[in-house]
Amino acid sequence: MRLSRYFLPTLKETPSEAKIASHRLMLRAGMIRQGAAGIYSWLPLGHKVLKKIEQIVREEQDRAGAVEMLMPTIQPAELWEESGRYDDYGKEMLRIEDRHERRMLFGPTNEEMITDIFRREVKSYRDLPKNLYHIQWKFRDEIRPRFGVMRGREFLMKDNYSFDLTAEDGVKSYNAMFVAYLRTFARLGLRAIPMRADTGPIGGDLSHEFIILADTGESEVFFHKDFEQLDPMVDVDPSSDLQPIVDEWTALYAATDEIHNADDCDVTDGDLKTGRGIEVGHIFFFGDKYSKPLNASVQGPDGKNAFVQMGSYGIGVSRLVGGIIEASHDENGIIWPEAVAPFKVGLISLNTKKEDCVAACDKLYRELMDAGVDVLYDDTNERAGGKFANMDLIGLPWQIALGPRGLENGVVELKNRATGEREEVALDAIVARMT
Ligand code: P5A
Repeated sequence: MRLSRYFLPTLKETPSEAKIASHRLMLRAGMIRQGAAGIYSWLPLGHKVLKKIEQIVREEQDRAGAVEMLMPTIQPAELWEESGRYDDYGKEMLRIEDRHERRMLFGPTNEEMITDIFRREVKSYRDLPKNLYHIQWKFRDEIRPRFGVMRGREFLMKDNYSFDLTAEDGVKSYNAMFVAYLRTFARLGLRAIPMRADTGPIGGDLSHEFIILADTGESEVFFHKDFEQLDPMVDVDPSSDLQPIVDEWTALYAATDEIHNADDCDVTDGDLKTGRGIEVGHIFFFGDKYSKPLNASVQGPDGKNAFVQMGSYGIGVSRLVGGIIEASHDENGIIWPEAVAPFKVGLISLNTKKEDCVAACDKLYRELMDAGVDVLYDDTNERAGGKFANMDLIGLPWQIALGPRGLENGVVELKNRATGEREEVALDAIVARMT
């Protein structure tokens, strides 16, 4: 992509409304713009990162045997009356009336809707287990939308719903998601700790929040120091018995301040760490909390009908964009982990007045593109200093700079954004180096 054609409205000044690094950097790097409180447009650079995160989340869901679908954002009020949550949800739910005076709402979550779909189609235990997911926008009319996409009103969530005949099988589905979440966050370059947590308006009594550590996190968290030793990239067959892995991760103490109680916590002071964290995922097993009121039952092998046992599992896809930046930035800007970087390489043309230099940069750009390298080519007439600063701000993993002096010597300067290391690489070797 040529920067001259792209839409990247970066800001030099720090926007005063942004209180935390990720919000400031997302605005400055031209990733988002606010439409209304807690509602954002995703500009091209932000959109690219959002899609990359979404894809990693999707791959791990698919690997774990979940099946993708798509439910609408708008839901009828009646379903929520059936579950009893229409009133419970209070002002956080955005209620809408259509032209026929039908009561609708912008979905804050989809337990009711998926249970309705399920009850119409599935009648026998033979069709179980099922685990269905979608990646869809949600609306929660938060009292205090803040920190940019971290606590938005409109936000993108991956949510899935598992259906099993027995509670025992339900826990197996829960475990599969637990392990999928460990892998998902590890692939995103994050260290997420599963913590025992409050279940809030979703309900149930088995639940874990996946929390990444960051000073600007909204919750205070307490966890055993040995979490740092565990490897989250568990490479197992998702259909095997995952209980030992879950046991290993849940044997260590970790809890949010909502449920942490110093008296119950048996971790010695030296082993207990405390910090602030960002909740990037939350999983629940709630048995028949929704299937019972919505009458979603299946016939068991004994011929008797039983309410289906359900769980739900959420990942804050748009929140993760901010979360990753909180975990990975410096005073100059964002440092994208390669897995979610909007482009792998930024190519900087140092002198756009010299024809041979422009020709060499254009050629290198084409070669990188042909080799399948995702590259953002700064072909604009900005000063070199401004170009370097901009590249640092948007945080692409690699920067390649080519100017008249390099061209004379047949070299480019390659910079690693994360380490800051610079080296000269032969012009005819740089494409291979980037693939
Ligand atoms: C699980 C999936 C649920 O809604 N129902 C379907 C369950 N859980 S949750 O914890 O309430 O939300 C899941 C994840 O969504 C993110 N999230 C938010 N992100 C940005 N802005 C918000 N206002 C917001 N609220 C929730 C979090 O990452 C949360 O873990």
